[in-house]
Amino acid sequence: MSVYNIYRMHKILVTGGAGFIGSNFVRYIYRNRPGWQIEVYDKLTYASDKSSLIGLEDRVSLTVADICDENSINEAVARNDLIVHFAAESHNDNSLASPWPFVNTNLVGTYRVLEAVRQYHKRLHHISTDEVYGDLSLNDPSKFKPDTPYNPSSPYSSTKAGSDLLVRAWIRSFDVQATISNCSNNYGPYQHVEKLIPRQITEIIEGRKPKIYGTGDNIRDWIHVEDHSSGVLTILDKGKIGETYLIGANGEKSNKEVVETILELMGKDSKDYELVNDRPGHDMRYAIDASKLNNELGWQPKFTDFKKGLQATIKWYEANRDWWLPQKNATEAKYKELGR
Ligand code: NAD
Ligand code: TDX
Repeated sequence: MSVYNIYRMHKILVTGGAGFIGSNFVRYIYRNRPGWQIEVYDKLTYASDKSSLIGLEDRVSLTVADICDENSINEAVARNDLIVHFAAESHNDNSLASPWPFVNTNLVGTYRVLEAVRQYHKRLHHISTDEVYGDLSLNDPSKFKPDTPYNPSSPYSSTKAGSDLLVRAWIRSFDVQATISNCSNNYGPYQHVEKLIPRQITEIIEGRKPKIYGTGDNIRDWIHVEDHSSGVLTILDKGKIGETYLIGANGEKSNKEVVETILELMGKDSKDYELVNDRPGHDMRYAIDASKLNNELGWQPKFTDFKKGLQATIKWYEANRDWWLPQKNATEAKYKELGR
């Protein structure tokens, strides 16, 4: 058994490390754990970009492979001490159009990761989402807690819920040394233009109107991606094996409020958006109660000024057109087919 010790741990495997949150996490570890070697393990799907890892090459390597590939994932797990598992198909709209990649990567892929960490006795942290709990109504004052019953709505969230249950079963039945975190909606740099915030920023840059699904009253609980990374590192350092921690920063906002703020920050009329077709089964509201992580592990978010975080994110997309432009047309073509 490789015993986890923050002072001794030097080799970390980050699945999905060329995606949005994974690449931000790699950057965060690179800065905050100067002694660690980081191996990114990523299939490089449409959602990834290896240029998100530029400048880190001295301590970050990239293995291009699928988590569903038994031999490759076994070998990668065997040569590292610690595995943080971000790799997933992550976009709800895609999961409604084509569920199979979600079942395959999120369920079969997580099974492969679990079997590898079981075989080689490695510490695992599994990354998940608040969407496993389903949704809350707008007038319900409650928030998701670690013991809220699972009630996922979409193919995406149901496969993430299934992956969490696999991890829990492997902990209990096989003594796998794992923790789980369920985080709320992330925003920040390097997020694919299919997601709400980068889509609207880049639509405005391209001279078009933002598009809001349905009425725009749906609420998401926003957290800056760097706060997600610090939450995960806190769990690696101090979390109790077998436990689930919720990561959130009290950032509830309706989609309308988010889009209006983006328009305002970009010097446009805050009402200059379009209402488009709703997402089938669209979850109404998410809200995280992160008190377990706050009280038991002493974690607090730092990026709590949403407007400031959004302003910095807008600046990043304005300055990094080369990063997102290659994906933009294909993304909008997909949305056009859906009337969204
Ligand atoms: P993303 O789509 O930006 O990145 C996913 C990465 O995984 C990509 O680099 C992709 O190439 C890789 N990948 C996909 N299938 C793979 C496979 N079979 N083998 C190897 N690599 C594969 O996603 P994200 O938004 O960065 O989300 C990362 C994780 O965080 C996911 O597990 C997601 O469920 C979870 N999460 C996301 C959010 C959010 O707001 N985006 C919130 C909570 C939790
Ligand atoms: O153009 C849009 N207009 C719009 O109104 C898009 C792309 C989205 N929306 C709405 C749908 C949601 O209510 O905005 C909200 C956020 O949508 P997404 O960015 O697609 O995120 P969401 O479906 O909430 O899921 C995200 O957070 C939880 C991530 O994609 C998941 O991976 C994570 O688990």
